[in-house]
Amino acid sequence: MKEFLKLSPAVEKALKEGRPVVALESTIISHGMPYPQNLETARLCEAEVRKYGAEPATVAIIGGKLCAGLTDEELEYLARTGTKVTKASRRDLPVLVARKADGATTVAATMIIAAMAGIRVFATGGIGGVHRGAEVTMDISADLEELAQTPVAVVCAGAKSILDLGLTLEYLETKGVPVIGYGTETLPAFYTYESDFKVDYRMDTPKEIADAIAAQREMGYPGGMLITNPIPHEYAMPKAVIDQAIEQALREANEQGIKGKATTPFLLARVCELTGGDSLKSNIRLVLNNVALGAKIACELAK
Ligand code: PSU
Ligand code: MN
Repeated sequence: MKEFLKLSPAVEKALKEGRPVVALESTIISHGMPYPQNLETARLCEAEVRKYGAEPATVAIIGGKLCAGLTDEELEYLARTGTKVTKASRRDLPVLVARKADGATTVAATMIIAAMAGIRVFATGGIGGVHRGAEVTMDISADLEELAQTPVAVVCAGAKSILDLGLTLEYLETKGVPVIGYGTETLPAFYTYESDFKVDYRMDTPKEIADAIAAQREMGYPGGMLITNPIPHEYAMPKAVIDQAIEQALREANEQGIKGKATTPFLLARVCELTGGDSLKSNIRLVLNNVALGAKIACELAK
């Protein structure tokens, strides 16, 4: 395992010294946002983690190495290359490693690499879930299976309604993944701060969350945790506006026969275009908000 894994010197040092480290993903850079906002956001996320005295570990596959902690040149390469970089989830890792190729890691792949490195907290924007119409398409993100088996806590802004929120929660319940609401009883819906669905537990402090993560680790059974953090109210989108854009993007995806791993990037890009870039602004703010919470949790865990 060691020969595949490549930690940046800063990440390696922080882990050795037991200091807080927060993993960040790279599909959000290459497939989740357009250039140059993707690069700016990736840099801001790293800076945000450092503000709290934690070390950022952006994860990607570069030349077949599973990297935790990237150089600024590597961030820029992923941001500029965009969707031409392979979107790498669990199934892609063996092939990319064997081919010494590059990949931008999804939530699932980032969790795998974070766990290998010994990183326990990971912050991002949104996770994949059960897609609308999954009872026919069977489109269920590998992110959910990863949460069931890999010991990393993922901070996100809930699930966006390109997914079926109710079915996503049912799936997580079946798989035994605790869904925590940070300061909220209801599942945040990414661009909006609430939904009609309840989280399993509301927690109001990073310490409470860190204690739950520590308990899960000490018991030693597999699986992660999902921490959902509502978008700050001032950056949320009007529900009617975002719902309409999502409906239209879903219709177009259906008409154009978009399938498999292309679905989520297509929907994100269309929603961004249809809202005249407003959804991207919300997306950037909520990611930074999640990264700050991830850093606070990692700091509590390291105490
Ligand atoms: N949701 C977002 N932005 C993203 C993604 C999801 O708001 O960038 C990315 C994440 O990397 C996530 C992946 O792990 O999409 C899920 O893809 P799929 O639905 O194909 O599993
Ligand atoms: Mn899918």
